[in-house]
Amino acid sequence: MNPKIIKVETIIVDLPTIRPHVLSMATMYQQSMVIIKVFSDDGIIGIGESTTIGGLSYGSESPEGIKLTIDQYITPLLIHQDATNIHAINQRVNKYISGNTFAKAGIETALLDAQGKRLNVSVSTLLGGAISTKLSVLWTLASGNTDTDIEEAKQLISENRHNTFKLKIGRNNPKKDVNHVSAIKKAVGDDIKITVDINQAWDESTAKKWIKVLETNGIDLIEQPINKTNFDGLARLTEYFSIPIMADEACCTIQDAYKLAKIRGGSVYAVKIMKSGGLYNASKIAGIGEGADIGMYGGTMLEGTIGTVASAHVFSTYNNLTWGTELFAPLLLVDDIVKKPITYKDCCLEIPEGPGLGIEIDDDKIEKYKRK
Ligand code: MUC
Ligand code: MG
Repeated sequence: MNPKIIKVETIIVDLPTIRPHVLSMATMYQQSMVIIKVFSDDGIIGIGESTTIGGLSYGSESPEGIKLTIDQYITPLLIHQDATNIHAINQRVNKYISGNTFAKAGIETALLDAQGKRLNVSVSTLLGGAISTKLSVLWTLASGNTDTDIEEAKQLISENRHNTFKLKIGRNNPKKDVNHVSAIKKAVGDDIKITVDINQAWDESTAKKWIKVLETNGIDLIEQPINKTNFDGLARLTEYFSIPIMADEACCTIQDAYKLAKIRGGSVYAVKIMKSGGLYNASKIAGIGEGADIGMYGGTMLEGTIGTVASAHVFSTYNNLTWGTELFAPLLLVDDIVKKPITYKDCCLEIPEGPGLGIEIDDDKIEKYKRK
């Protein structure tokens, strides 16, 4: 008899950031993560995480809403189900609950972690095997101040911790933002890659005007310059510029990936397990990309270590991860809730070894940071 799910626990954990993280739609002073434990009657506990950015300013699920969705709606669908059949559980959850991809991603992560522990294999092995044991990781400069960003970049370059930086713009007028990018690019030099995330802040004609300047200044990649619903606009910008245009907020689900691929709305996709609703869907998006010759970029919803490692496991199975990853968020937080933090070295993240996700939760830290 296969093990059955007997209980699901959810805890909201608030961890402060090491500095304010300034995005076009929110400034973050802390990250709020929903930590999930799925218990089965064979004694195995799987851990997962559902996390968003800036309350409801980035996605349509908030930390409080995710907890409620899981406690009230998803958990009753899981109790007494076969813990080893994740596809069947996903089908059942999707039949009764539409949307809510963030909540679903954390649940699927916990089920995969548990199944890996049960079979004594890693999550990436469950997904078919990791192609690499480490993944390149960029750092996002988002202090809100050009000089501070330059100082931060120079320090991280000197430590060989990162050699690619993503700049978050869209909060100020485009001229000021583009000057900020140009100043940083000039200060770090030609060997350092710079990508720019506008987080939907521009309309199409503004994008056309200012991407031209960014392209001339040697920027390597432009991320989601226009509204997420403007698929055709993304296709026009992709066609117009030689600098690659990446779909982030536009490319959430496998259906988005397919529709965008048909019109070539973006030449790169930022995949995030929270947007896609889990690791299996994140793999399917890479498959669509592979068929359409679209490169993948391993995105983050600024998850803590659990969500970051879950993402790393699936991205490690991609053979079209052309643009590396941005799985840096554990380094943005002042503390960790796992016993052994993951290793970042030589501009890469080392994927933890061991069954399941390969990490162990620290319940004392959970107790310290959990929302009271
Ligand atoms: C986003 O839109 O890409 C990723 C890195 C970061 O600083 O914010 C996220 C969100
Ligand atoms: Mg983005």
